[in-house]
Amino acid sequence: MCAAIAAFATVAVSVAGAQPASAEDSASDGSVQAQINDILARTTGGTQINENQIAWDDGTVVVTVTAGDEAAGGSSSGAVSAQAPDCDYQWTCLYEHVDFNNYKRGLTAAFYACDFFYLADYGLQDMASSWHNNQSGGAVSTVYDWTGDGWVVLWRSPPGSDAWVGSSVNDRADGIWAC
Ligand SMILES: [Ca+2]
Repeated sequence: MCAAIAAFATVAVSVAGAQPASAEDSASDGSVQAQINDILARTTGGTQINENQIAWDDGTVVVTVTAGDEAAGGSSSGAVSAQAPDCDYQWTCLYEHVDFNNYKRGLTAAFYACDFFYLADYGLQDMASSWHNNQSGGAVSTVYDWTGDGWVVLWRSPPGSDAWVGSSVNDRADGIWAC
């Protein structure tokens, strides 16, 4: 528990320090808070910890809400800006969109504890499109779909990342064994 709380604190600080401009944009853009309110209304036990993040379970699950960055997707050069995988060390992450949430918009769910998580509990059911497993020790995350009467493995995430899970499993994930 102590380790989990320490990691939680580290995440909050690193995010606040790494993306001050994004946080400011979020503060002036009501859509981020609207999405946070929506997730909080659909889930239980979460606490908003800053302008664009919600934490659960003593900070071992963190969802980040980003509403988009026109500069990232609408540059005059026309270049598409893929985001780099950015899951913190020892965490495993699922992203709502391809390229680790291209254009800096969408939800990111980060998991620290070695446990099974129902994605509906964190507002990310049937949404995952890319992932980054930055855990240590070779821990593999396994992502599942609930079929109505059982769990089916959609994919396994070894240490590393995948910018696109593929059309056959996209937007189907309902659960994750983090390690
Ligand atoms: Ca599903």
